[in-house]
Amino acid sequence: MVGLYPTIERRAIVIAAFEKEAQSSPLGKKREGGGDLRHLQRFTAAMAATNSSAVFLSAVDRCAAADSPGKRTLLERSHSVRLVGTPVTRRAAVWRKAFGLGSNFLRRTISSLGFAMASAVTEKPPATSKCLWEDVEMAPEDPILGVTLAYNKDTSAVKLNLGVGAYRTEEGKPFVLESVRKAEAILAADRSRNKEYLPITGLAAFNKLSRELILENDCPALVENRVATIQCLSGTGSLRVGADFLAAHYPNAAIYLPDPTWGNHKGIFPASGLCMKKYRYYNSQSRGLDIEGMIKDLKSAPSGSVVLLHGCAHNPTGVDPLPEQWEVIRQVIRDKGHLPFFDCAYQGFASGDLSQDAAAVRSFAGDGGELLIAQSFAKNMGLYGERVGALSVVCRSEVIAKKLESQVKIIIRKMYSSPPIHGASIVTTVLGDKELREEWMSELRGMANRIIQMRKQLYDALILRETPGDWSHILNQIGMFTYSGLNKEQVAVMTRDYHVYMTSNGRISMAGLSPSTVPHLADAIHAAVTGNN
Ligand code: PLA
Repeated sequence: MVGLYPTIERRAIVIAAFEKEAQSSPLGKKREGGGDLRHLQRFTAAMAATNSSAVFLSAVDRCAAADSPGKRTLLERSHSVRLVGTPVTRRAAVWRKAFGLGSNFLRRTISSLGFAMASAVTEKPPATSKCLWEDVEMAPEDPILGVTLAYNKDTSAVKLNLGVGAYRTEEGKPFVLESVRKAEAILAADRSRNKEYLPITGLAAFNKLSRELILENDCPALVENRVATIQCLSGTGSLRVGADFLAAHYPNAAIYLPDPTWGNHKGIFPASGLCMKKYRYYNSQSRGLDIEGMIKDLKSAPSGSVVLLHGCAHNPTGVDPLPEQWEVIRQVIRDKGHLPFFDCAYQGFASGDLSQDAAAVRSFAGDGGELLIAQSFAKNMGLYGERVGALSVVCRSEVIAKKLESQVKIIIRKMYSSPPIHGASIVTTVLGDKELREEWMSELRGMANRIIQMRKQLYDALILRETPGDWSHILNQIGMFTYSGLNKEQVAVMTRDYHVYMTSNGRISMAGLSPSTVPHLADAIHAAVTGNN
């Protein structure tokens, strides 16, 4: 009971409801101008002085409960009505029915009100009271972000977090890029900057630099001004805004996701109301691309379907189509009139080269057709928690791009109004300054190269241990992750005995590995595979 109507507003509702009920009761009416109304006024004043409407209600209950066993039953009913959160007017109606809200009732209420007010501080909700959310179930942790939570709880000195895709220093510490630190210093020193709201679509300079990064400067779509770019909350936010846009303006198409794909894709698109389907992508036998299966599935999907594509460094498999395979995929998608939606979370992370990692997206943008692009600066600029990203929609004309932008603004205004300013300012400063941009590109190459080196070192360490199996996929896969082929049970052994944390699908974040931790990981894999633990 306590806590259900605790606010002043609620109290006002209670008083108003009682005034109304009392006045409409036959007894109240009959004695209008007489004792009952004066009681009512006193009672209202007393009520206004209490700081808990729950106290008031319990006073009424106690008073009514004393009346007769039959009324007590009714009272219990009114309790259950109350406990599921029924508005107080309904409760009052139950009382009126039970008691007629006559003068005796009101008098008793007033006298017990004093007592109830005195016991207000000590009053506890009845033991039988049911919480509003009692039946809500505990949700499982996120399969990726939950790994970090488990890692944080582990007190072992050798623990290793290879779950979430986040680049760490050789010492396993979070890494802030030097170019980013410099950009932040520039921003902090600039007294002309302020914290006013950004426009709904974000920082215009950021949007321009973002689309120029993923597309080529001389790309016809850019030259012809037919790309609508909107700053969003990192890659996830860009995907979600894009999905909401499609749900509103491309409503009947299903979205086809690669099998497997980044787990959160399966949350984002249905949350926007899109129907989700999958296309074959990974061949677990060959540990490579199932290009035939993929092409077949894209061909048999209804024309006009949305096709989600990982721009590069496919997560979780690390398997990307070769350039000539991309060309076949592009042709099928265009022939079928499908709409490509590129998720570009790792530009620069796959090869260390921004252009090479954008080649697939650029080939689609260059053919004149429509596409959507979700960009993230979480990984390539190390701005994970700053939540910087962009949604770009490549359209057929500038006029249409403008119209789309106006519609996306409506979606965003209702969702989070406008994006945050800090991360986008960092990206704008880094990309907009020749020297900082070059420094960033060299840092990005450094990160990508270390990941590639880690692949080689892990491979060599497993060969050295003569760990059973073919581990060449560790060398061949691309980007942040190795899709190891280790199963759930093996991963559980690695976590239990070696404090190695990774997602249960066997995905290893190579960005969390360093030369000093490779032997430990290799030992863990060896033990899990051979059963020597
Ligand atoms: N798209 C793909 C394919 C991703 O792998 C990720 C991040 C995102 C989008 C979204 O990233 P952002 O919102 O932070 O920009 N995937 C991570 C983190 C790195 C995560 O799951 O949130 C991963 O460990 O898979």
